[in-house]
Amino acid sequence: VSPTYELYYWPGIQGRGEFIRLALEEAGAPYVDVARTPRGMLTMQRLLRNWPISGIRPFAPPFLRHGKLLIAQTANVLAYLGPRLGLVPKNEASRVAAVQIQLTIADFVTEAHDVHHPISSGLYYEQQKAPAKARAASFVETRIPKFLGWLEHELVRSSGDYLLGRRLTYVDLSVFQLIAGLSYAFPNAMDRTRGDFERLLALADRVSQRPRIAAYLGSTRRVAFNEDGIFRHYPALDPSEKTAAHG
Ligand SMILES: N[C@@H](CCC(=O)N[C@@H](CS)C(=O)NCC(=O)O)C(=O)O
Repeated sequence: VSPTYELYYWPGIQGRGEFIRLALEEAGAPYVDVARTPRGMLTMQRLLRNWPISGIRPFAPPFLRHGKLLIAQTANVLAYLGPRLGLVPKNEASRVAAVQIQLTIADFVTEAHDVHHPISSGLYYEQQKAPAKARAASFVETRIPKFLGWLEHELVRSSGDYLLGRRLTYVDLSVFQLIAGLSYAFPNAMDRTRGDFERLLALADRVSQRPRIAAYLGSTRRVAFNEDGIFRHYPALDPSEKTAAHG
């Protein structure tokens, strides 16, 4: 029997940890969200500073500990978990395709974060509101359509209802999370482009109704979206009318 998975991530937000939580939840895998347990934050901070076992110290959460292995980088963690949780086909072509999609989602997530932190991650949003507004306009106008358009196109080309064919994989769970996050942060912008991403939105909907995911979303294990996370709702960044990306 494999040991329990230990997930390490900031306890107050969905953030990048959520892509991993969703995979563990869908699989019904035994896991501990360590930083959300008593004294768990201390353990995580200590491990980030000085990992006591051999291996590469993580640069940043999320990371996973499984037996003797310590694995960081969201897409890398999912590539490790995928085959173990039955969330990716066994063949190599599917596995590398899943990694490719997940890394592209990671790029998109970084851009979604940079909307509210366009100048520096080391400053508060309140210290970079004007550039954030310009960044938000261009994110909504050009980046959401480009990234979601690419995913929609790959979904249309798929031989089944999921990105990699007839079975759900971890990238489909991540698509759900992307759509949920964008809909929370940019409800007006998402409403305006709904028609362009019909298949993707339908996929996100199907994922949300899977029994284990639905149970998870209704539980206290699911942290609510908030303005400390990656997908933040600031009304100033999501005007009801389309604005010019520059000017
Ligand atoms: N590419 C990494 C990014 C990890 C990352 O940026 N983690 C954030 C939290 S979501 C963090 O704690 N960053 C600290 C820092 O950048 O200084 C991944 O996908 O896991």
